[in-house]
Amino acid sequence: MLLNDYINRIEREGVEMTAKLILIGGFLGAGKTTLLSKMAYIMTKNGNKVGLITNDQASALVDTALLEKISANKEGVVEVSGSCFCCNFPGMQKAVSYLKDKFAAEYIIAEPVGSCTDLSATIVQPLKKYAQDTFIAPLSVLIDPQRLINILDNKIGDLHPSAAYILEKQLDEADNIVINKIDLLTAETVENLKKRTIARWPTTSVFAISAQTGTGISEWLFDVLAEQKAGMHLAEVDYDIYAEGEAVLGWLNTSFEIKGNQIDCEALLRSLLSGLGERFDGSQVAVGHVKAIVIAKNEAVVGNITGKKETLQLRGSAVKADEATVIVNARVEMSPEQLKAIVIEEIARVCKDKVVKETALKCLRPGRPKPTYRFDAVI
Ligand SMILES: Nc1nc2c(ncn2[C@@H]2O[C@H](COP(=O)(O)OP(=O)(O)OP(=O)(O)O)[C@@H](O)[C@H]2O)c(=O)[nH]1
Ligand SMILES: [Mg+2]
Repeated sequence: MLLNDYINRIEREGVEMTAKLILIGGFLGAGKTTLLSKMAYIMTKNGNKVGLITNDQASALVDTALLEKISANKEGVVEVSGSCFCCNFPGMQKAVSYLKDKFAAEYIIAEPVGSCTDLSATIVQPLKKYAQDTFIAPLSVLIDPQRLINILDNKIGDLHPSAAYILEKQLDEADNIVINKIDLLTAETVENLKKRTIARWPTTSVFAISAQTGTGISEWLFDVLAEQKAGMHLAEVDYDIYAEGEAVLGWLNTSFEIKGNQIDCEALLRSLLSGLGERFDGSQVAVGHVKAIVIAKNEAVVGNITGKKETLQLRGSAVKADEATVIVNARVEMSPEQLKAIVIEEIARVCKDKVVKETALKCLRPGRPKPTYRFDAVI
């Protein structure tokens, strides 16, 4: 059944249509923004008003720019930046209130920072207490299949042990574990992975989807919108390990304007991201997620690296233009200073004398998480 058939069915069956908040967690690069885009596209086409919330430690977000491009209405995309949702719960509440009351969103879909965990205790329980006029959907946690296999095999893969700890805690606290990117797997592997996941987390619902192709989204979403219980699991989180897992990543956001003669936006993006991938692989550092977007003539092309250079994926409309905006967000296991030096060198190499204005540049190491609220029991 198609997603809009499910939504129509929910409406027919009379599920109350107050604003519904769907929180989609999951580690860096799991596919959260891809899923938000897909859902927003399908739901908007179905006539529903959809609000989207992005979140980051700093502003100038590729995710916000991408979602604004995809959304029918830019006003429906709100960025909570400067801190994660859990450490800035009032900021998140404000975004939800704006989308519900001013934008009149029927569905609000929020993407927390990929390196955050303990969301059931610090976001879902507080929302249940302080946002009683909003339907809070179960907490869904997206997971990349290879990272899931690593966790099930008790391996950390290319992650720092403390970063792998965060990923595991995200799964422990999920109401729904959503295995993403199944377009890359055989049906047999998907079934096997689902079975192993259910065996490890027997009280958690497990779904398998492809945010990119749309497979499985309807089944998951119908369950999410029909289920009345959210935040039913609290993970035991050691904040020292959690803080270390976040702090091993250097974090960089930059945006700048370029000018030239018929710049090939796709070629420029490919060259920039391949160059960055090569530099990180050469330094043998783990990439959490490196993403960049080039916007020109009202079109956008976006690229992501979620591991080694070979993971590079580009999507969007390629245009040639004399002017463009470029945004780069990098989360890589190295110091912010080293990360900044590499990114600036690569931008200089690829863009040469084309950069006319830098509009943002921030690099940081995420600080210790200090949630606004932390509930120690399910309410
Ligand atoms: N093959 C495949 N790739 C996917 C799918 N979903 C996402 N991706 C790719 O995974 C990469 C990361 O996707 P994003 O949606 O940006 O991931 P994210 O979880 O939002 O990442 P952060 O915002 O950094 O936490 C991109 O290259 C996507 O194209 C999928 O269903 N199948
Ligand atoms: Mg994202």
